[in-house]
Amino acid sequence: MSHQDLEALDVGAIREEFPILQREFDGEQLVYLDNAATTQTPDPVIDAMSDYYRESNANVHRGIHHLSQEASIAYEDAHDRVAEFIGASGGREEVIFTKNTTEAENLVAYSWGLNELGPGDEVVLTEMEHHASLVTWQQIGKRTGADVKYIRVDEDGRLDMDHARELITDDTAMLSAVHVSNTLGTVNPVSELVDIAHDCDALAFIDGAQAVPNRPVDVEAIDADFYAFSGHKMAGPTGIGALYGKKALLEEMQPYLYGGGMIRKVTFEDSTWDDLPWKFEPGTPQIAEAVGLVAAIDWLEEIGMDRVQAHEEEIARYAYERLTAEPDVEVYGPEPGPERGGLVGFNLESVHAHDLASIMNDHAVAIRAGDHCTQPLHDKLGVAASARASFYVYNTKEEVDKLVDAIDDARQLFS
Ligand code: 7TS
Repeated sequence: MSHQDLEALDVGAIREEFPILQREFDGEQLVYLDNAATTQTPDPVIDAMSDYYRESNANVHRGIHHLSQEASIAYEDAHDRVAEFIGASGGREEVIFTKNTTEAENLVAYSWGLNELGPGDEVVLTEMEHHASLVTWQQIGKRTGADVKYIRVDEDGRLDMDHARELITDDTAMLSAVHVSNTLGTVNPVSELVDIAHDCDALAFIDGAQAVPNRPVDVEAIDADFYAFSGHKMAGPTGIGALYGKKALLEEMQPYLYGGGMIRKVTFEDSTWDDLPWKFEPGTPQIAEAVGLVAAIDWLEEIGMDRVQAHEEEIARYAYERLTAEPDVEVYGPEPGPERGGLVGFNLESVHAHDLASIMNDHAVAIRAGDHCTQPLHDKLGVAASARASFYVYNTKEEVDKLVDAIDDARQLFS
C-alpha cells in the first residue's frame, strides 16, 4: 500500500472514537502500546453492547418471548458474521464461540487430541508458540503418549522451513502453529505449513490471535483445519473468542464441555448432541460479547483490513528503525516488511525489561514487559524477559517518539 493510501486513514478521527486514549496520568497523556495484550474499544462497540443490555437482554436458545427471540437471533447471526469475516463459507456451523484463543486451543486439544492421539503419534509446534498452544499440546501429549516436537526459529526470528519439512512426517497427527508471533512479530508462512501438514495427512491448527486483528485473513485460502482468535485483541470485548473448524471435522468431534443448550435428547442413561456449532457451546453463552464482536468487525471492515495492516506495518517499521538506531537496544524478530507484524520486542542493555516498562509508565507510555507467555522462546533468545511495544490502528509515529524518549530517560537513570 502506498503512503498516499495510508494518509487516507484518518487516525485523528479514529482516536476520537476511543475516549480512553484521552486519559492522562500525572499530566502526561496516555500512549497505549500494549495492543498485542489487548486493544482498546471504540464507542460503536461499547454502544452496541450497552444497547443490547438496554433493549434486548435475555437468555438465548429461543425462548418464546420477544426479548429471547431478539437475543437468540443476534447471538446466532453473530456466528455468520464472524464466518464471513474470516472466509468460512460453511457459515455458523464452522464457528464456535469460546472465551478466547486459549479456550479454542483447549477445545481442540481435549475434544480431538485426547480422543485421537496415542503413543507413536506426533504433534508438531513451533518454538515461537504462545503458552496457549504450547502448554496445551504439551500436556495432551503427556496424557496420550504422543510426542511433541518444535520447529526451530532461526537467528532472524523466522521459522526454519527445512526443519519444518524434516519434522512433519507421516507420524505427525497435528501441526499447531502461530500465524503472527506475539513476541517476535514474525508473520509465519501458514499456508505453506498447512500444505506440508496435509501432505503427511496431519491436521493443522493455526493460532490467529495476533493476525485476525490486523490483516485480512481467509481461513479457506490458508486451508487451516482449525483457526482461533480473540475478540479483545481486535477492538472487541473481552470474554469472547472464536474457533473456526472445518465442518466435517467438527461433526466427528465429541464435545468437551457438557450441559444445557448443547443437547438434542437426554435420558437418565444417555444424551445426544445438538447441531453445530451449539454442540460445543453449553450453558448461557457470551451474548452481549457476541454483539460487541460483530460491532468490532463492522467497525474494522469500515476502515478496511488492508488499511489496518498497512498502518500497523508503517508504525512498526518506524519503531523498528528508531529502536535499531540505538546502539544499546537489541531488537528481536525479522526486519520490517511482509514477514513482520505490528509489534516490536526489544531489550535495553543493562536495564531489566520490567524496570524499563516501569520508567515508561512514569511517562504514561504503556508497554508490556516479561516473557509474553513464550518462556521457552525467551530461553532460546537467552533472556528472561523482553519489552514489547505493540501497535494498533490508532497509534502514531509521535507516540513511538515518546517511547524512544522514555528509553533515553531510562538509560540516564540506570547509567
Ligand atoms: N496466542 C497468541 C499468539 C497470543 O498472542 C495470545 C495472547 C494468545 C494466544 C492467548 O490469547 P487469549 O485471548 O486467550 O489470552 N497474547 C498476549 C500477549 O502477548 N500479551 O498478553 C496476552
